[in-house]
Amino acid sequence: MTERTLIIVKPDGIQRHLAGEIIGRFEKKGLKLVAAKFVQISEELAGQLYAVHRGKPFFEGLIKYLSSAPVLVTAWEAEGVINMTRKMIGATFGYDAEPGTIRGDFSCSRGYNLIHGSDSPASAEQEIKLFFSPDEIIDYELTDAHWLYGRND
Ligand code: DAT
Ligand code: MG
Repeated sequence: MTERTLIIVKPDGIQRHLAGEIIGRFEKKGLKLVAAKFVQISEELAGQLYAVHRGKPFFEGLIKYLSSAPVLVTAWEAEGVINMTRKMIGATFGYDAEPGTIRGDFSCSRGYNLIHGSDSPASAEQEIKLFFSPDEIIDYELTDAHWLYGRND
């Protein structure tokens, strides 16, 4: 079944000029971009995105970091997109993430890990709603969908 996920290039991704590199990986994989906006998010919105981490020792720092500078917020669509993008993103901390993943290739930090990606269909649905109204999510066809998603069974 077609799924959607929320992907955010975090402030360090923008400041380190890695937005194109990061978005390009998802494009080249064949995922379908359905929404995008470049914004500086408020501490309040950052707190809603990371509500599950409220009360943890790193929460305040996480919120300050995420709202400290602009981010690129995107939504992507494909069958299995959540699992695929989580694998492409890699482990939470840059210094743990495997080479070949986005964090593994470009981050050696703990908290400054370049990118956010939804981790389940339920969180994706909730997170997309925080950033996009239904009319900001574009319904269109990719002209090469046959070659991207073709199967022979
Ligand atoms: P992920 O971003 O891999 O989904 P997460 O949802 O568990 O990771 O945590 C959200 C962010 O919070 C993560 O990108 C970095 C930060 N974070 C998580 N655990 C942390 C910790 N123990 N110390 C410092 N920052 C942490
Ligand atoms: Mg998470």
